[in-house]
Amino acid sequence: MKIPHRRARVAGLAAVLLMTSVTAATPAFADSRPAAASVAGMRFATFNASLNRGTEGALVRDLSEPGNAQADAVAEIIQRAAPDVLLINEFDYDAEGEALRLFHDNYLAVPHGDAEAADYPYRYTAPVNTGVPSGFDLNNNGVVSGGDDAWGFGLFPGQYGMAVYSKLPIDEDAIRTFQNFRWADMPGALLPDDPSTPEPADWYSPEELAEFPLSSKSHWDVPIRVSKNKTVHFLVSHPTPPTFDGAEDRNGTRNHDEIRFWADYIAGGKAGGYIVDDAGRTGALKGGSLFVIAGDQNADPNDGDSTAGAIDQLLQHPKVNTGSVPTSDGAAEAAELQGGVNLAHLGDPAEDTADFSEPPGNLRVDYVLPSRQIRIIDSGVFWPTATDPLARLTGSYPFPSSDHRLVWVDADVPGAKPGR
Ligand SMILES: [Ca+2]
Ligand SMILES: [Ca+2]
Ligand SMILES: [Ca+2]
Ligand SMILES: [Ca+2]
Repeated sequence: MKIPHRRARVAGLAAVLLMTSVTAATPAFADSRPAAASVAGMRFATFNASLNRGTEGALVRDLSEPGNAQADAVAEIIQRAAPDVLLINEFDYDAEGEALRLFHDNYLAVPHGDAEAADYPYRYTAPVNTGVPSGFDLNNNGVVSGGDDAWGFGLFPGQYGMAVYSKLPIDEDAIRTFQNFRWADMPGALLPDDPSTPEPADWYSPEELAEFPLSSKSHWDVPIRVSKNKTVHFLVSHPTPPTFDGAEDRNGTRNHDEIRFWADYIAGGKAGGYIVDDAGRTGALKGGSLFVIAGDQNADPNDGDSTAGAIDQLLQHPKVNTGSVPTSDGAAEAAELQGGVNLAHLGDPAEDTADFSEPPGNLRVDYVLPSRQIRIIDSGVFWPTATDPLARLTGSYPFPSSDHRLVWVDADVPGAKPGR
């Protein structure tokens, strides 16, 4: 498959390579180093890479030396897509930031065939709610235990976390995280109702709601420096799948409100006035700010099980540029080859970003959504057709890399320094 080639734009690569340490033993990791990067068209990408494992520490072990086949396939996809700024969903978090570093040093920084090594001197990860035991019976099955009773579904704290890799500096002092923002503090929240009782919105008890975080993983505002005085806010998250629940639709309603969080955040002013970050600072994104929303939103605008209108909160948001939808020939071909429910979908199969067995079939769930001031130069989904040699990287179940595909957008960022 053809991905438009863009020439390297980070100057001083050798100097950058000498500086590889991340601060250890703090909950979050962000490398900030001066760099002579200059930017015209920037490539932003999101990739649910399935770099999650069944037990705590397993990802670090897999990444601690080169040669893990799945991590190699994921890294080669990233190298071929060559984003400047990348969100990875489903990347197990560890408190030392080891997986973040090891995936870079042992996989991204190592060439795969004719796919060139990639250097991401700036990286960020932080704790997530997945796998963190709540101490409550959140799925109301009579016992407190297991992934369903964690604050986000997961078998250990950090499973299905997130990672940001950037070729451009991250303004780490200005990062905001919203891991702990309480769902009940969102005005008009769709708090789920147990339909078997007369009381409204009572699936979760008052004691549970007093602690219940909105975010199933976390929501991060990661400002990327695109020139001396200009930043783009990379707004990343991974809302829960709307499935694996019952008539109360506790996951569908949470998915809807996790997506709504960014809609309110970018709206600013009154709409986002309720927002409080993990450092206790209130308020939404400042008006006029540039942003790119990225992530597996677990919601398709037409098909699947998400709550009505969930992703339209972003796709029809006046501040979001949705003038161009990333597509691939591989997705169109997969829908045809797999048939079944895919043929009954309302959405254009070329826009699908995930290869799901049915239900629900293949869906558009992964998004890169720039703000209105940012022109979209080009976009695509890394989903090669079956006869393309690169189909070995995406494949079919069991997938060599992930059931999701990398989605990229080339963005003309105003105020970014030209010179690429
Ligand atoms: Ca339970
Ligand atoms: Ca009820
Ligand atoms: Ca549901
Ligand atoms: Ca579809």
